[in-house]
Amino acid sequence: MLFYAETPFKFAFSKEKKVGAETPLRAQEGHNIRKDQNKVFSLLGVPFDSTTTYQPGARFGPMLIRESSYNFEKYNLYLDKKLEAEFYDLGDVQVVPGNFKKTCQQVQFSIEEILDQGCVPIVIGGDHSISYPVTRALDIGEASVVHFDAHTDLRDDYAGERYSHGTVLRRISELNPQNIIQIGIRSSSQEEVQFAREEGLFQFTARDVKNNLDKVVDHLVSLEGPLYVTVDMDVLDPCYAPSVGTPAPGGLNPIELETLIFSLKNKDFIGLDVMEVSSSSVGDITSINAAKVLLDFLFLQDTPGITI
Ligand SMILES: [Mn+2]
Repeated sequence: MLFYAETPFKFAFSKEKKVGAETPLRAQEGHNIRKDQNKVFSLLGVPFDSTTTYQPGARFGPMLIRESSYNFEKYNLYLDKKLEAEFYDLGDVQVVPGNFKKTCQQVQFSIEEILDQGCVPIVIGGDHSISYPVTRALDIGEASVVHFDAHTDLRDDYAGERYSHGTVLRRISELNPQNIIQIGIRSSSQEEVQFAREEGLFQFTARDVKNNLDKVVDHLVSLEGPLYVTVDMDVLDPCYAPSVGTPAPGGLNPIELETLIFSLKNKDFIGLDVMEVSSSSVGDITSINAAKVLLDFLFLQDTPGITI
């Protein structure tokens, strides 16, 4: 058992039914959830921030995002619908502070356990390095990766380390997803830009979002097949998300991010993560925005996972 069962409280609106090896939610259907079924989501926290390079504290992200989630309604006014997605907050993965390799293994095993239950993983970090073991557990080669971030995270190494919150998309790219779409970008090394061009990644800068939101929405709407979505909360401007590992001025506002998430309606999601929240107090705006991202995603999920 790789989960901390003693997590004191769960994400708002989480179902209470326990998910255990003896009581699979999906009768051993493995990774293949039928397309005509509503998906069941399992939420995991990963309180790990040992690869953070600037502002530490993402280990508190899972706790404070959960706390912030109780600030929200179970009804979405814009979508005119109640939250009907079935999801279970399983608590936090046991991490090994200072040891990415062991933590990576723990996360990957935990995600595989969730997939064996026929559930779709939702992960709240934790620093962004944790997206790598999540995607490694999934059939990411069949999927497109939608990456919201201020940074490209495409370095081959950071200070000699291959596994870092600054290299995570490079490592994911090596798992050969169908394509990678980066949105909100405004900070990168020249080498990362070169790599993105050579590899044919789709990049929409923060200015692209500001100047032509419809173009980015159209691109997301046009995506077909399975999707994995990874959200670094520093995609928002630091005035909306100051408590992140590496804040970068000139970012998106919450309405732009909401519009982009809503444009992913009816997609076949195989996983979602929300990373880099380093909030350290109740009511912090960063954890509130992160909880909203998760809820907006869940509000889209009460229809069968069929791409129309
Ligand atoms: Mn970032």
